[in-house]
Amino acid sequence: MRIAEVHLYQVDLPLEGAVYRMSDGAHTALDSTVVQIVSDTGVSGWGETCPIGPTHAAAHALGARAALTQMAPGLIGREVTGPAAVRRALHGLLHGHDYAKAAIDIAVHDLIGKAHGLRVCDMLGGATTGEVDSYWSLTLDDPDETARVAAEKIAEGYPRLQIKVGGRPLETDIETIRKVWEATGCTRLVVDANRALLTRDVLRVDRACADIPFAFEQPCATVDEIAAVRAQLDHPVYLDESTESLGDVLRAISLGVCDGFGLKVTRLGGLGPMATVRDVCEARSLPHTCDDSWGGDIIAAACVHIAATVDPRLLEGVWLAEPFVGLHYDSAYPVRVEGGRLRVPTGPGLGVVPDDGALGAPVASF
Ligand code: 0XW
Ligand code: MG
Repeated sequence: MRIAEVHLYQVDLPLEGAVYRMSDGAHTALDSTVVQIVSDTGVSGWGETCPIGPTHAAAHALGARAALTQMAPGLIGREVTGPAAVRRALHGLLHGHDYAKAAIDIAVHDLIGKAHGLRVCDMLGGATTGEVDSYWSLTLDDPDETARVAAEKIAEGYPRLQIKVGGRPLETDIETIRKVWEATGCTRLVVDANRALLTRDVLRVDRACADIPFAFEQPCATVDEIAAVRAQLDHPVYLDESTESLGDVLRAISLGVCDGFGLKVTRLGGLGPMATVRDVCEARSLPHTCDDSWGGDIIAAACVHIAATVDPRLLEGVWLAEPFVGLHYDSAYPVRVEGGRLRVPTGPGLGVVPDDGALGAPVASF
């Protein structure tokens, strides 16, 4: 099977009236890029990448489309022997830009799965479960409102809550953490600063909330800053933004700087690299999420498939943009959070096929 065509689509994913506010920016709409790879046997594989704005990570929507436009012509005519071979070929077409390569990696997994009647989770090692936990991310808001939403989400069935902090007075962050804890009693709490806290502030939050069981997620900008305060903290620490590659994950583990990870499939370069990180985490008994920064049904399916292959003891859940987005690409088999849980898609490949016309016309075709 060879690659005959590559099509790129641009999709606007508006938030249904909501604002997703983090320490590094507020979002009311996201710009997603979908890749369709068509084989010479007429099978289509779908991939997606959707950075959350241009400042959250070293990734942005225009950059994704530019990188994919650079690489796509080099894929035409290439035999699809397996995802790792395609990934190596991509490194020969463009240095870096793993978040864009991830869309092709996801599409190649989908293509091979659809061509052979295999689910992506089975290609990635085999699902251990038919359903995985999601978690709710409480965006920056007034402390009472955050606590109200937190209680609502626990009542809906979400087993885990992420509280956003940073970029505002520290007293408001501390008040928010305490109010969420008092309103829910949830013992699976994560406090995510998205890199915003100074080491001094992390120590203050740690002390002020000593009685509340939570893990910090990416409290400071860099691994070095986190390493500087790590030994003084009572709360566990997870890394998110600081893990841009398998190498970063290995370094963090060897430094002993964290107790787990918030992982994003596209930041690591796709499902192949994510599966390697999953195995490394398993070897060191480190828990982690299987998320992405944003995206529609294709990213959602990719996250759920890899999550289903993680040792359940180590899976911290799958965050999806789905509850914030009104739009589904696949009206027959949409990926939906229900009662805080996600069912693993059952169809071949990702188990998702965009409806005809759902993505509009391609913005580029090769
Ligand atoms: C909750 N997320 C996975 C979604 C947004 O991209 C932010 C992110 C995180 O944990 O930082
Ligand atoms: Mg995070």
